[in-house]
Amino acid sequence: MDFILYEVNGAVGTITINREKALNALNSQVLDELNATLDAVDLNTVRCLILTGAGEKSFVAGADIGEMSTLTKAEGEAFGKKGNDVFRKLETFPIPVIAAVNGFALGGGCEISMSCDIRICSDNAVFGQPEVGLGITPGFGGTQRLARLVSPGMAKQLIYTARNIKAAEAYRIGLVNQVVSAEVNEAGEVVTSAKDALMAAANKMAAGIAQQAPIAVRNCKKAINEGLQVDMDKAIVIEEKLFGDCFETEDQKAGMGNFLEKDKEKKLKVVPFQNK
Ligand code: DAK
Repeated sequence: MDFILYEVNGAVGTITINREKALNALNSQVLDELNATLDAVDLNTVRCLILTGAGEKSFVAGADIGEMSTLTKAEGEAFGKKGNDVFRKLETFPIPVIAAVNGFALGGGCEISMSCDIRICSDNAVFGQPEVGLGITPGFGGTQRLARLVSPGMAKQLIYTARNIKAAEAYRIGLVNQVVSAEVNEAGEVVTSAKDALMAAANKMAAGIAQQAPIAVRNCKKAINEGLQVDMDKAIVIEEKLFGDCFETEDQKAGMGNFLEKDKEKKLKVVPFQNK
């Protein structure tokens, strides 16, 4: 792999898009490598993923404009499909994916963060969909996911004006769950950089998810994602089925057993994920 780093620490896997010189812009090779990395994640041991960009400045500054500029219609369609397939794989990945947004998240960068379950960002993060300024529409799901995540009106304003927004505004409109700042000491010196503080926060959140019952967490992701696509009557049936699916699993027996046994720590006994 030239452009993707993958590291596993306990039950948390971290994928880093590692093309810092081009601000981690997504070219075909990055998309292929990301796809292969996701396919290789060991779902028996990894319970949460973090997706981030290399360096302090940029998460992903969009699709690679240099590569895109010379595409024919057919090549553009193939590139779009490659991106959409990977983004959808992230969105429907069996375990949760946290985007740790460390700087620019523009165009395809904002879109890939929106394919993740949760976004947390450093306070230097910048989000935007600048595509209309380049003569194209957002092509990796931006028109759809942004409208669902914030509101149709806010999504239309950001997309039509191609205006970038800073971390605080992204938090205010609900695009990100948390904004993380560098830690400074009393003398005003930075003791933990914004990137390190961001990764610590992402790892803490991921570890918190990873210690929950894995089958239940997977089923929650599925229920939320699939339920949002249908009307409430159908959505409730999806939830019912996934709720029922948790019963008779080791997770459910251990989780409820802990409560009934008055286990003071109320910690879920760690059971290996059961492939079903
Ligand atoms: N693509 C390629 N290279 C990029 C890049 C990008 N998106 N963004 C930055 N770089 C490269 C720069 O060219 C520069 O390379 P060198 O000149 O050093 O070789 C290096 O990264 C550093 O960038 P700057 O020198 O520009 O750094 P600054 O700090 O001055 O500015 C910036 C940072 C993020 C404001 C600026 O680089 C910028 O505006 N970048 C472009 C951001 C952007 O417009 N992103 C959206 C791209 S459009 C499709 C599906 C999806 C898409 C399209 C089609 N289909 C379905 C077909 C998606 C489209 C997009 O994402």
